[in-house]
Amino acid sequence: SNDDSVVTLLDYGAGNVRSVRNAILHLGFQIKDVQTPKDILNARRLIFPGVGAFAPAMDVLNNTGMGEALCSYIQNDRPFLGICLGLQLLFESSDENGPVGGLGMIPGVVGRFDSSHGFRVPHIGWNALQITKDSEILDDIGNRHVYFVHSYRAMPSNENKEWISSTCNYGDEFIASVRRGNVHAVQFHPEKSGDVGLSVLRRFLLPKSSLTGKRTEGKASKLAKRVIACLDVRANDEGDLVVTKGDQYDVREHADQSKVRNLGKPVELAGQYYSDGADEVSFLNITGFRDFPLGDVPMLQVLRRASENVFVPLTVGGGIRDFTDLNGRYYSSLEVASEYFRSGADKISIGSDAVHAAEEYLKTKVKTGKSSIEQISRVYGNQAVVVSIDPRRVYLNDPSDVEFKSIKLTNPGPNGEEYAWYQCTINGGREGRPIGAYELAKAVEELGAGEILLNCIDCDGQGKGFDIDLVKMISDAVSIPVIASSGAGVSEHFSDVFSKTNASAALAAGIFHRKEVPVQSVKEHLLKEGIEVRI
Ligand code: 1PR
Repeated sequence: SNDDSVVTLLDYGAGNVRSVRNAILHLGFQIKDVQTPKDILNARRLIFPGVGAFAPAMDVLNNTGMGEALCSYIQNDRPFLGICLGLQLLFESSDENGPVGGLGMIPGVVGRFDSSHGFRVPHIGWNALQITKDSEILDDIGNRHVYFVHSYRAMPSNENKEWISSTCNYGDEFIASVRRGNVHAVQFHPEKSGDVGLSVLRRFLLPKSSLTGKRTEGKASKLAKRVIACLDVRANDEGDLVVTKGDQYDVREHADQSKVRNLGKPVELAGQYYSDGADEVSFLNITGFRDFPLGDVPMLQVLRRASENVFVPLTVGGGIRDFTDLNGRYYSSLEVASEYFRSGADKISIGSDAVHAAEEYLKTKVKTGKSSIEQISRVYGNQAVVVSIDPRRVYLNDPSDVEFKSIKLTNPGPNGEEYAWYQCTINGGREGRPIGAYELAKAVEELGAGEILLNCIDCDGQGKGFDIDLVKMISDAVSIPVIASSGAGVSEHFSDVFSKTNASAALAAGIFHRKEVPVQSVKEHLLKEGIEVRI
């Protein structure tokens, strides 16, 4: 095609590129998918959103002849945009399950972030960039933040410096983008970086002659603390999917014949929180534990529609587990997750099934590779697997009363108890299990979870602040990012949790739904307190 509105997309089927598709369509362009190496050579503009792991991606490129076509396309200085793994594959090799050879266009080795200096891996979240040369597509970014999610990175060297257009700091200085002529690649995700990211994509897609504006300076920032809006979704008694919100997980009105509380429509609210500046949006299908999520077509539709207009990361949880339906057909948790990814999720979140997996793992000390966490992280990467923990406080007078890790409480319990352990629950808090939040967090990290969403049933919906003792205990116990959740009532609760614990993000539901505290106010407050945020 010689139509300027068509962009060619190299999707080798290894993961979720729906977000990239949605962003391209949103900008008014059409997508032509690469079927054969020839489609690469004939592209007018090519986007390569690398997903999954380095080695399988290289296998596909080598076995299909697409790698060779890519190299020649790039050598001929044809318009190219690589995203994330699409940047890393341009280098000589990667240590990810390697060393594994890459396309070898750029000198250097892709290595893993070093988590030994307190920098959590994966690197997830928003950073501003150090712009080092005219990069054309980044020219109007300035100091604004873009979204990263990766465990491996390439580093600047004398041999590759002519390629580098921006860098970023996360423990080490790493390459955030490269550019040579018409060839661009970015380590961050423009399709998930809000307006800033859409403008990067637009600048790549538009004819050069139409680009205006001159390069603005940008200075690398620390990783920003994230503010996440969460939508607990379920069918109400009329069968419509609604955003609901519980008090300590009880979502029914106390008056009004105990109806399921209805706080709005999921797609609308997600869109609103995106435009309000939420750094991520999460959907929790809170009855997923008993209904089969793939049978829940409306939920998948909610996701599809929300992801068409929300250009920050979307997480979806609820019901991710192995399942046999009424006709005896078996679905693996990986199939369930894959359907969520195909429908627009960037990450999936596992609650109940993670508790079972962790209990099993702690009992046998064997990683079978069969748990949902292991299966999904192997295919989609650790960064795509969130474990949601629903713990409840169990007060103790003496910490040696239990085999689980307990802590000395800042505020004693109702009968003056000085200690508590945090018991994990499943099925939306309905069943307590013989495992603590601490033990669970460490086990799921080992099994391959990339992030922890840490709720607290006692604090949920109370508006009295996050459980700082709990968040501190868990965020100090693991080296993956921890999202603090449950209890936000005012902006100060966010600065509190960020200044007193090592949480990477804070999530809230009720205050946003009831419009008590808008997302912007939380951000402005954090900024005023000197905490790095994306504005
Ligand atoms: O177990 O894999 O099917 O996943 C079910 C998911 O649904 C879990 O992530 C679990 O946390 C969630 N869930 C189940 N039941 C409820 C309920 O409320 N009855 N919601 C529920 C959990 C917790 C947070 C909430 C924060 C912030 N909601 O997501 O949004 O506590 O609230 P606040 O800011 O208003 O205090 P599976």
